[in-house]
Amino acid sequence: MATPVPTSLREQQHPMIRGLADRIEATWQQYLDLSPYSLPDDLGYIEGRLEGERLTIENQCYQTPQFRKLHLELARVGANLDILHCVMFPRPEYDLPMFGCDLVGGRGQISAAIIDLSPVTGALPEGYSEALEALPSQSFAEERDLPGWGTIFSPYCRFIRPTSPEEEEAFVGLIVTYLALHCQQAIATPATPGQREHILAGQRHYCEQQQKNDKTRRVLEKAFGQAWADRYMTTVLFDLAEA
Ligand code: 18B
Repeated sequence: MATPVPTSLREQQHPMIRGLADRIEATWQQYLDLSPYSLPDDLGYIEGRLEGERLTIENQCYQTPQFRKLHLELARVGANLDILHCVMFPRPEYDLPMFGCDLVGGRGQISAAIIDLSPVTGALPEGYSEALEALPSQSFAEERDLPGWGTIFSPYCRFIRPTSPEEEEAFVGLIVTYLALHCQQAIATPATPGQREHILAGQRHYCEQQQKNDKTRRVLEKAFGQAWADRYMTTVLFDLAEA
């Protein structure tokens, strides 16, 4: 693989984050044909400190025939904020939704766990909605409300604060179910090069909405400053394929 990633950060993180990171990688390897993907200017491993808080980021990226970029990011702020961020960017020749998930927590407690398969060209393809409808319904004690910019998310988006190790495990299971479904659908979906511009416009809208997440921006600005945070959000977290 492209850049060997130090596993030190992962080993220190909240067990839900560690467990999910391992399962995302295993699922990618199970279904997809992974090749290396290089980040701009070696943004693989980053450390920053501005206002006293140290931010450490470890990025792991791949590409596949269907995906321009698979991005798994682990981050730690100081001693008490752990983050897992994962987005899969389809190539614009494939009319596939965006897989996105985020776990945010600290001091032994995950405060935000979110998973979605977000459509970019209208509704989710039928193969997705049928499989998601057929899932056994799962309830969690603390459902959270989506922010105003969250209009990009599908009806199947789940956003919770897990209240026990059992709920943490159940939510990781749900994320892996969404991920396995996505991988299976993606490798069975034919390319539609005629829709390229339409798909790109949809992905652009998805990224623009995600870039409005002030909570993410604030964490990055505190450690690296405004200009760096903006560049990171637009070139690493939510970048666009070249038109
Ligand atoms: N995000 N998250 O990825 N974010 O990246 N995240 C937070 O308990 C980071 C995604 C999402 O209520 C919080 O409130 C940092 C993807 C939503 O206003 C913090 C990075 C999705 C919320 C961070 C990162 C996504 C949220 C507050 C880069 C969805 C709630 C935690 C490593 C697919 C927003 C809390 C709200 C929250 C930080 C969603 C601190 C730095 C892919 C909806």
